[in-house]
Amino acid sequence: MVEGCLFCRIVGREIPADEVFRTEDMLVFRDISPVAPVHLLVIPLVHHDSLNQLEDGELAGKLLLAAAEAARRENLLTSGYRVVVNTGRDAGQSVGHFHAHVLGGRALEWPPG
Ligand code: DGP
Repeated sequence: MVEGCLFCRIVGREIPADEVFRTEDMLVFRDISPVAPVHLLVIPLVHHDSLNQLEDGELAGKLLLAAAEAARRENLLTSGYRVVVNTGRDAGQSVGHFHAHVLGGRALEWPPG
């Protein structure tokens, strides 16, 4: 746990979140400011600042599979969904704890802004 990290505090249940599921490695919860009918965040329980610090390939794979599992639970497999990992300033990363957005429930535009 990193002092002052919002998502570490959500992992520790110091800050409430609408949890979808939790495993021994990660947590999936609903984004507080959804930009699509389904907007989930997949985070590792152990703090990593961003994708740049995520060196554990097994964990990275588990996070991606958790995104797919989250989409399955939200009935998005047929309609489709997007997994987004904003990394760094130009990508608009606003929380310094790795998170993958899972977006779906409407037709998503491409390219992103
Ligand atoms: P990003 O901009 O890629 O770093 O996305 C961070 C996301 O985190 C953003 O979509 C809003 C979400 N978020 C920020 N604070 C909270 C919070 O306290 N609870 C929840 N559930 N989501 C949060």
